[in-house]
Amino acid sequence: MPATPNLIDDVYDEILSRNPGEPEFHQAVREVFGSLDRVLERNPQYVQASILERICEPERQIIFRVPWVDDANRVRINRGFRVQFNSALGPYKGGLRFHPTVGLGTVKFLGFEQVFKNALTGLPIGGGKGGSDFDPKGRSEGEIMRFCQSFMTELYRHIGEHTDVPAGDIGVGQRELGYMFGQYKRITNHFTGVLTGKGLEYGGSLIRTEATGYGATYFLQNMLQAQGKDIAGHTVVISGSGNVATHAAEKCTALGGKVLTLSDSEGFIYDPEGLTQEKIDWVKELKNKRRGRISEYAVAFKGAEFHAGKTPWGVKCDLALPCATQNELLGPDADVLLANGCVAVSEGANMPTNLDGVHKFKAAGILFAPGKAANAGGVAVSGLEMSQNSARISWKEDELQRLLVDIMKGIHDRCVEYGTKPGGGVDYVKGANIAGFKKVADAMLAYGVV
Ligand code: NDP
Ligand code: 2IT
Repeated sequence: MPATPNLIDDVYDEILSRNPGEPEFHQAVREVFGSLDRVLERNPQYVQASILERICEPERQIIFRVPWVDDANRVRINRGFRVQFNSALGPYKGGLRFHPTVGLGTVKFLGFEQVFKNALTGLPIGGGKGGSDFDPKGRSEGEIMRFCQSFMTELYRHIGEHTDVPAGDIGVGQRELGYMFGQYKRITNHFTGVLTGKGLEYGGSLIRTEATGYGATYFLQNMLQAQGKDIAGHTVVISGSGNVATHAAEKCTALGGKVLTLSDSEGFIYDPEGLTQEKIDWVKELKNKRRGRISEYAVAFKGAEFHAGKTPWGVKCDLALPCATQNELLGPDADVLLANGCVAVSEGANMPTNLDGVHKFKAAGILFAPGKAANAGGVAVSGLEMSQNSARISWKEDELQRLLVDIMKGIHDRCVEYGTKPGGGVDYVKGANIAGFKKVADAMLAYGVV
């Protein structure tokens, strides 16, 4: 048996050569592998059973054509994906992303992260991810509906309440899920919990919409409280202005934080007065109903500024929540945040900080919560939506709120258990990776070679 450090390097090299041209997938694997040397040393059974090699190979990868007709009667073609990564803990579970940058490598990185994230929730859900390179921006309602229907006309045969349960992600919210659920139901004649994040009228769960942003804020609060600090009275910089960002802003504001920024792919807004619930509601309406751009905020609210083509990391803050997309916070951004006195970062997005940035935050010893722990609240409430759908009941809001708080606390505590450093302090990246990996690896061992 080769020495463990060599094994990790060898497996990583093998992954690079087996999965060429997928840098985001390589990055996600490298981040997890960076935490596993001692685990493999102490658990030779994982090495014996080639768990590392197996866990990086998706169980199934589906790629399909999505034809649809635009408003000018032109036939358009997009590519659809569903990567069913790991079902050791339960049915594949994870969102669908509609964005022009989506390719197999993106979906694989997201699916890989999802496997460990879902394990951390403590719920019986495996990991998967899907999506399309379809760009919803500027598309009419009719075009969105026809695209979603065509996408589901192929996807339906690969998913099911006991097999694979997709949900939303970038570019896929309640509107798109409604069109997809309607098409699934029509084709199969089954009303089941095959998608989560549904509308409340047809099987959705209360607080699913809010859960990711709220959860990332609870995680931030848990980390701060473990050091005797709090969100109240502190300045917060948030990127993104979609589902995760607006609900993180809402919860931070409710807990007494002063949220200074939001952003989209065109730039960021800086509001020195801080966001209020009224302003956040305005942003939600801008994004969900009017499908507008965040630059309009600076026109609507006096004193606010729009900075075109820039990310918000240069704004001085105590706390930061990257909530837009992968690799949006780079090494130099981390340097600026640290120089400005930022003490904690909680990742609402998936892998928003690149490896250089993560390294800088860890080296500086600030509180840093990786996405697979911090943004797990969304998929956790999705898991609760599946339970409610199976039982054909709907739980009350206060019960779901309590469960979300409990689940985020549980994830925090698991990170502390596996990530506490010998000299004190917690490496949340290591804690999340080890806790998630061990749970999936032990289930895989129990199944034998499958
Ligand atoms: P939305 O589609 O609601 O919002 C996405 C936001 O991110 C928009 O403001 C968008 O701006 C911005 N954005 C997207 N791509 C880029 C880019 N390449 N550069 C700069 N800004 C960009 O998505 P969500 O809020 O649902 O998702 C945000 C992040 O959170 C993603 O990483 C997602 O994977 C993750 N996540 C989401 C969960 C959920 O429950 N929804 C659960 C867990 C994680 P623009 O409009 O200009 O594109
Ligand atoms: O990245 C994620 O965790 C999500 N997009 C949510 C997945 C889900 O199944 O709710």
